[in-house]
Amino acid sequence: MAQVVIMMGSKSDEEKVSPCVDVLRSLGISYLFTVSSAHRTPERTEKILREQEAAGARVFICAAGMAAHLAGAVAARTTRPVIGIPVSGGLMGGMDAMLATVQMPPGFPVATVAMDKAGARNAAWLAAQILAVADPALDEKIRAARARMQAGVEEAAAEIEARYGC
Ligand code: RP5
Repeated sequence: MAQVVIMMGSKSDEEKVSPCVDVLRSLGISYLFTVSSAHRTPERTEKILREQEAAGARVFICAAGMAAHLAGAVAARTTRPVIGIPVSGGLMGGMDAMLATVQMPPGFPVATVAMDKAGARNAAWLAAQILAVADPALDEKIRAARARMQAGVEEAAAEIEARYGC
């Protein structure tokens, strides 16, 4: 059973979206990572959504570029949280996909993160935090990961201060 389903609109999105998988793996969260397009394969998108929802998927993450309707199309058909990752490459360098993903009508939100790899990572962290509301062990893993990030900043600060002097 996948707790998190990640769909991207094209295989060409893979490099920008796969960091999402790295974060989910690091936290031990089960996932399905696949390709489906809101426009080119609408029936496939609907089938994945229905099957995964019935199997127990809790959060959907959708990544798309250009017209970027995938997250909205999924949000229209589920009450599970939907996170959207805008992918760059369209006419406006990704701002087109950002606006298409974020501007949903009231009642059908898509929690939109930054575009490409940074957004892909945060989509996974946000999905993890949603799951952690009902999973104390996962919440502890997230806190431990944050502690490691904080230690990394302290180490970097010590290194920079030592190298440049004060
Ligand atoms: C979107 O169109 C995809 O998400 C991708 O970002 C973009 C281009 O897709 P390809 O033409 O590379 O398949 O639907």
